[in-house]
Amino acid sequence: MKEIFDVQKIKYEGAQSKNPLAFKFYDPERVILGKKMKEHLPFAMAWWHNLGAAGTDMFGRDTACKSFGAEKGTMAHAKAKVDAGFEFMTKLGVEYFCFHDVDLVPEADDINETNARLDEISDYILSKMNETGIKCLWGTANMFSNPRFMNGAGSTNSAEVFCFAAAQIKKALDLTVKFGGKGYVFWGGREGYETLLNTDVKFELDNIARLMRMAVDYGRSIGFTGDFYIEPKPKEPMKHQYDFDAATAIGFLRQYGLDKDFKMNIEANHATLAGHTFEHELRISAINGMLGSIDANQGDMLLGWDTDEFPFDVYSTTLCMYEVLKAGGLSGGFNFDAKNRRPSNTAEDMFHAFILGMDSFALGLIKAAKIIEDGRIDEFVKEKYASFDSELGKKITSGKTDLCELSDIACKLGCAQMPSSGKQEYLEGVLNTIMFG
Ligand code: XUL
Ligand code: CO
Repeated sequence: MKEIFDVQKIKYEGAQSKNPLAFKFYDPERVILGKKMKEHLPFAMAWWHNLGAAGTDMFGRDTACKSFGAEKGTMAHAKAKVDAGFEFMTKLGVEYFCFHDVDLVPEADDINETNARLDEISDYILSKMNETGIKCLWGTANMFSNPRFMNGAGSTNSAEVFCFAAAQIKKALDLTVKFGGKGYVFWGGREGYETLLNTDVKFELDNIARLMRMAVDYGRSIGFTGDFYIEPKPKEPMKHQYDFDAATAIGFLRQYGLDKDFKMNIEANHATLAGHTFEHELRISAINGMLGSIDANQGDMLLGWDTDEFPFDVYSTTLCMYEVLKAGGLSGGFNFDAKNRRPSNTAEDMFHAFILGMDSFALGLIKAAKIIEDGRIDEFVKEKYASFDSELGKKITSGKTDLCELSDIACKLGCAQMPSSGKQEYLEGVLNTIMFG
C-alpha cells in the first residue's frame, strides 16, 4: 500500500541529535527502575484530534488537510483515516489508540445506519490491529456533539434522548470489547447545567448514575473486564459540570455504589481548569485506589479554556510521573488528548507534536525516577510527620484516645511548640538540582 506520510520510522537518537524527526529522550528499550520506558509509558493516539481536528476554531475554518486522499464525510474517508492512523502510530511506535464512536465514521441521521457503518469500519480496524499489533486503550461514546444532547445525555430532560445515550453507549461498549480495549470512558461534556432556574440537580445526578449502572451491567455481560473511567472536567462546554474534579467524581461513584467498577481518567488541562495541579488530581485518585489512566496534554495558564496542547512542561510531566511511579504505574495509559496549534498545519507537524509529547513524558519519567532514587523529598515528607511516631502521636493515629484526653494534654501543656518548617523553598531547590544538576 502506498504510504500516506512521507516520513521514516521515528528513532531514538539522543539529546545531541538535531534531527527534527527523531526522539531525543524517548528510548523505548531503556530500562528505568527495572522496567522498559515503553512499559512505563503506554502511549495512545486520540483518534479525534490526530485524525480529525484540522484547525477549525470559533473564528475560522480548517488550516490543515486531514482528508488523507479521500472525500471527507464518506466511508472512503473513514477508511483512509484508519490507514493514516495505523501508519502514523507504527512510525512513532505508539502502541494504543482511543476513540469515540463518531470519530470512526460519519454519523448518519438514523442511528441504525451509523451502527452499520461502525460494524463495517470496526472490521477494518480489527484487521489493521492484527496486522500491526496496535491495541485499543479505551473507547467512548460522543454524547455531546449531536444536538439531541443539548440538555445532556444521562442528565437530559427527555426520556427518548436518554435511550439514544443508552444506544450509543451499548454500541461503543460492543466496539471496545471487539477491539479488546482496556477501558471505557465517560466524559460528561453536557452533563451539567447553566442555571438552577431550570435544573433539578438531584434528578439529573440520579439518572446519570442509572445510565452508568446500566453500562456496567451490560459491559460485564458481554465480557468487558476492563475499567470504566470518569474523566473529570469542571466546565466547558457547560458552566457547571457534575464531574468537576477527581474528588467530586469519586464521591459520586461511592454515593451510587459504582466505585468498584470505575477509576479516574485524569486529563492535565482539566485539572488546571478546576484550579488544581495535574499532580493533585493524580494524587487524589491514587490515594483512593482509582488512578486508572491519563489524558496527556497541557493547558495555557493565560487562557481560561481547554487548549489541549501537546505536553511540553517538563516540571509537570516530572511531577506526574512521580505520582504514577509511586502509585505503581497505571492500569491504563497515556492518551495524547492533544492537538496541533492551528498554524502548525502540516503532516510533519503531527509527528513533531507526538515527538514533543513522548519526549516530554520520557524526560518526566527519567527525572521522577531520579527524585525517587535521590530520596530527599520522600524522606522529608516522612520526617515532617515524625511527631506522630511518638507515644502521643500513636495514641491519636490508632484511635485510642478521645477529644477530652487530648484537650487535657493541651491544657496541661498550656502552649504548643511550633510545628517543624515546611521548607518549601529548600525542596523546590532540591527538585531543581535533580532536574538540572
Ligand atoms: C474533552 C475531552 C474528551 C474526552 C473524551 O475535553 O477531554 O475528548 O477525553 O470524550
Ligand atoms: Co480528554
